Amino acid sequence: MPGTLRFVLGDQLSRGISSLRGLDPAADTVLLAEVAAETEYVPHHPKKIALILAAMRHFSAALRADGVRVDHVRLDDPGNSGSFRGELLRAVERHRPDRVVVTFPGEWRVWTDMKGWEAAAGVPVEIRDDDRFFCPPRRFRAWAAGRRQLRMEFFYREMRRETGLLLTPDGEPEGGAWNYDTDNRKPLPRGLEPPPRFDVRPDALTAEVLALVRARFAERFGELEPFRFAVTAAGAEAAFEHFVRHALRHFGDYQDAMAAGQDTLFHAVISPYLNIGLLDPRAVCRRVEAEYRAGRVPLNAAEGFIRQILGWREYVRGLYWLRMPDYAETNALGAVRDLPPFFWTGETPMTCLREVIGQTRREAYAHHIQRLMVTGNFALLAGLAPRQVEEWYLAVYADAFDWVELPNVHGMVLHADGGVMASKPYAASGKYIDRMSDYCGRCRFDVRRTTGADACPLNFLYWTFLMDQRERLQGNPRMAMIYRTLDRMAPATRDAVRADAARFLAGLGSASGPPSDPPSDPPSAAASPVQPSLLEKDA
Ligand code: FAD
Ligand code: DLZ
Ligand code: SF4
Repeated sequence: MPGTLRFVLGDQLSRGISSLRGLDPAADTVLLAEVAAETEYVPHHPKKIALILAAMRHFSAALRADGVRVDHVRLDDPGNSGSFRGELLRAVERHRPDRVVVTFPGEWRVWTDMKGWEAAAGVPVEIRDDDRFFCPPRRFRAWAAGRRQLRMEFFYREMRRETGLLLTPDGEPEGGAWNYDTDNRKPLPRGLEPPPRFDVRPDALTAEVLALVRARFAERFGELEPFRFAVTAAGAEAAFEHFVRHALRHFGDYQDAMAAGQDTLFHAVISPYLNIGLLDPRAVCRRVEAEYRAGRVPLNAAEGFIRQILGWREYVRGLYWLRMPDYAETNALGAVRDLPPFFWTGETPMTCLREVIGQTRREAYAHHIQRLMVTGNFALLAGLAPRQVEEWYLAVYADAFDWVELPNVHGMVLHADGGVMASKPYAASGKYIDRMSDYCGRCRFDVRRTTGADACPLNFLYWTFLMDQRERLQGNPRMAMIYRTLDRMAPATRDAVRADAARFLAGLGSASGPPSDPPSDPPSAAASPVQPSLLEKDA
C-alpha cells in the first residue's frame, strides 16, 4: 500500500516536527538526505557540517529504533544527486508514495525551490508550518502591520504577554520592568572563573561522520577537531542543563563581557541545538523561568536569557519572512569594500579580531558581543560589502542559517537595512572593547590613541565612519551627542584621523573567499589557555 513520504531537512531534527505528525509506521517512509548542495552553498565550517550530518544520522537511528522506516541518503552514497530536489525525485521513484509531507524550510533559497517540488515530483506535496517557534510568520506580519518602526522591545513585550513568561499573576512583568538590559553590561571581575565547558565525546556514528568531513572538507576554514558538540536531543538537553546549573546565574551580569582565551564565559552555547531542532525553545524558556521562580537565579539572568530567545530569536525570524527577498538586497550605507583576507586567516595584529576569528576557527562559535562588537563593528566601520560579510557569518558559525544570520548581520551589524532593525548603527571605538574585555592590554596598538602609527585602528575608523556617514546619521537624535563631540575635534585632528583611516584601509587587501589551503595556526592559539572541559559520553 503506498504511504506518505515524509521529508525531514537537516535543521528539522525534532521528533515533534510537523512533517512527522500522523506518521503511520506501517505505510510511511521518512526521508533524510545528505546532499552536496547544502554543504556547498557557502563554505561551511567543518564542525558545522559534522554537527548537522552526525545529528541527522543519530535522528535516523532513533527513528529506526522506534520501528519507523527511514530512507537515509548519505553524502557519499553512489547515485546521490547532490540536491534536495534530486533526492526527493529519486525517493519518489523508489517508494511511489501517494503524497509527500515536508515542513516549511528555514531559508528563502530552499523555500523558492520547495514551491516547485510538487510539479517536479508529480505527487501532491504538503508543506506544513514550522510550529517550533513561538511566533508564526503571519502573526509577526499582523504585529508589524501599520507600525512605523519594528522595534524588538515592543514585539518582545507582546510575546511575554502572549506566553505568560515572567509575568505576575495580574499580568505585569516580574520585578516591575520588562527589560533588565542595563544590568547586563558588567565587565568580568578578576577571580570569577567561568564554568568548564560541557563537552560530548564522539561515538562511533559521529566518528564516521568526522572521517567523511575530514576527507571531503579539509581545505575549509575551521578546525574539525576536537569535536565536542552534542548530536542528539538527549545530549543537547544535558548541555543545556549544564548551563542552567553552572552559568545561568551569571548570564545576566556578564552577557556582554569578553576575555582572551575564554570562548564561552557564561553563555549557553545552545544556538546550534535550537536551530537544528535538538532543543525546544519553549522548554528552554520554561526551564529558565522555573529556576527564577525557585529563587536559584536572579531576575536579570532569567529575563536576559528569555529575552534572547523569546524576543530576539523570534523577532529576527519574523523580520526575515516579512521582508525577504528584498531585505537582503539593500545597502543603505553604500558599503563596498572587499572582506580582508584576515577574516579567513586570523592573521592580524589587532588582538580583538585575532582572538575572535581564532576562536571562531577553532570552535565555530563566538558569543553575541564578539560577533556584534568585534568582527561586526570592524565590518561596519571599514565599510565591508554586506554580501561578503553575510557569507562569512553564514559559513563560519555552527548555528548559522539564513533566517537568523541575515537579519543579525545585514540589519543589526551593518545597518544595511537603513534602520529597519536597529534605530542606530552599533558603531563603537576601541574604548568599548577596552571596557568590556582584556584584549587591549595584549594588543600592539594603544587604545587610548586616536591618531598615529600606534593608534587603535578602531578609533580612527570610528571617527572617519561618523564623518563619512554624517548626512545619513546626524539627524538621528540618538547620535546627536557623538556628533557634537566630533564637531569639537580640532580640524587638524580630524584630518589626521582621516589620513590614518585611509592608509589603514588601503593596506587591508581583499579576499572574496576562504583560502584554498588549510590555514596556519591562529597566532593567539598558543597563548590562549584552553578552557577545562567535562567529557560526557554521547547521550
Ligand atoms: P546565549 O548568549 O547563551 O543566548 C541564548 C540564546 O538566545 C541563543 O542560543 C540564541 O538562540 C538566542 N539569541 C541570542 N541573541 C540572538 C539574536 N540576536 N538573534 C537570534 N537569536 C539570539 N544566532 C544564531 O543562532 N545563528 C546565527 O547565524 C547568528 N548570527 C549572528 C550574527 C551576528 C553578527 C550577531 C550579532 C548575532 C548572531 N546570532 C546568531 C545571535 C547570537 O550571537 C547567537 O545566537 C549566540 O551567540 C549563540 O550563542 P549561545 O547559544 O551561547 O547564546
Ligand atoms: C547546513 C546543512 C548542511 C551542511 N548539510 C545538509 C544536508 O546534507 N542535508 C540537509 O537536509 N540539510 C543540510 N543542512 C541544513 C540545510 O541547509 C537546511 O535544512 C536548509 O537550509 C533549510 O533551512
Ligand atoms: Fe582591538 Fe584596538 Fe583594543 Fe587592539 S587596542 S585589541 S585593535 S580595540
